[in-house]
Amino acid sequence: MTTAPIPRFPDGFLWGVSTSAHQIEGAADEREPSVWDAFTAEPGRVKDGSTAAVACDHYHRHREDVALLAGLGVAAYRFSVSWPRVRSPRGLDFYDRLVDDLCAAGVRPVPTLFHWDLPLGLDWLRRDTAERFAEYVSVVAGRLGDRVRKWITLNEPAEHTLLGHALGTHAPGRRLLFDALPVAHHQLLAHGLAVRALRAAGATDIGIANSHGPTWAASEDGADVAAAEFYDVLLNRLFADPLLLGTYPAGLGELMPGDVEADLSVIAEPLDWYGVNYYAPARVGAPRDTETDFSGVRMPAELPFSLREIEGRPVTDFGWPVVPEGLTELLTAFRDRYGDRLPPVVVTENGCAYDGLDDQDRIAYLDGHIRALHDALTAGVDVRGYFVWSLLDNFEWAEGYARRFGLVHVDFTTLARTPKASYRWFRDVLRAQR
Ligand code: IFM
Repeated sequence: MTTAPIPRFPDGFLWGVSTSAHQIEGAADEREPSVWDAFTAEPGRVKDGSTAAVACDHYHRHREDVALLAGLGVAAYRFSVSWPRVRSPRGLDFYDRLVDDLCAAGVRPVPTLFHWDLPLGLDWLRRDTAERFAEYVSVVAGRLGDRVRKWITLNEPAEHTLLGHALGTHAPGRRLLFDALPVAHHQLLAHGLAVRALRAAGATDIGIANSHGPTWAASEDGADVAAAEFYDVLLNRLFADPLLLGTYPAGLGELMPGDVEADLSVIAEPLDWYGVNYYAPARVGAPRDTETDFSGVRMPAELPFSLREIEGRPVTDFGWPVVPEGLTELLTAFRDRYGDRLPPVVVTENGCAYDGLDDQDRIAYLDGHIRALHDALTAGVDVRGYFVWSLLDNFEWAEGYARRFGLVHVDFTTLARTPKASYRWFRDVLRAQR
């Protein structure tokens, strides 16, 4: 595929790729168990019946993966630190080696401290999980903080709350619907406590990775507009307002546990930057009285909204619509909503599930989204970085190994890595930006 060159991004713009521990590391017997190990052991939870016990075996092959990063020419690598691994005696040694190898390869390590693999036995419905998290963060920062400059506290607390605790399609598999709200609050509190712990350890470049997307009303009908506004509150404002404004959207603070005002002052610790994971917008309508299956997730009929297809767009293998301009819309809307309370933005995830080594669809997706990101820059949004999800095909949670997001193909029988056409394309994009 030939397209016009990608426009030039500012000097110092941070280009990278992302992964997460549970999705790539494997070596499950060399760490403590997580809620995801328990969940995947339950029949029927993961579509192909697979587990992440081996995954990409990155734990034993990380040198090969660091070489792939160096060959790609990214400036930064976003990975996650597995809390269950850090609880095992030699767990931190692994991240020590990984960070050393990244630094030696000239790739900046950007660890995420929680990407859904909660140690088994801990529970986000409990407030003290936030305190345990801050203790763990202090331990990690004490060990890696001499080489790691840029930190991410949490990945997508919205999905972990919604899928894991409200709908039950992710670990720990609870279907609490709105009774899951304390899980959101305790993760936000954990984030705020982690920011304080990181700062106490000398860190100065701290962000969070939140998933966001524009929410479009299915029609101009008042019921559809109200449902879309409600969904916007749940997906976007429930997580961004407390962090950036120090308040919950109207009506939600009352539903949260504990001394919410005091907690909000912790949650709203100023951030150095704000990470946005963007995949697609949502088209939202008034509730329907049947359950619907939306991109593999069953949406219960009792929810006050329903998700609809976005017609006339190509879709990825996951069924997600490809809407690059949604990224521009999202970022400009965030700038307009939060004004100077919004710190510089980094796109911490963007990518798509497609099969095949000659993955022209992925190239088209990334090309469109990088241009859309440039449009946001041109419109005045202070964007400082862009990370592709993901370096490797990996364990895609409840979808198992059936959804391939990698720039690098992984054969899950031999564990051989093979760069795809998109890897070479992204390498060339990065070369042209130098
Ligand atoms: O694989 C996930 C990742 O763990 C979190 N963000 C979305 C990705 C694709 O579903």
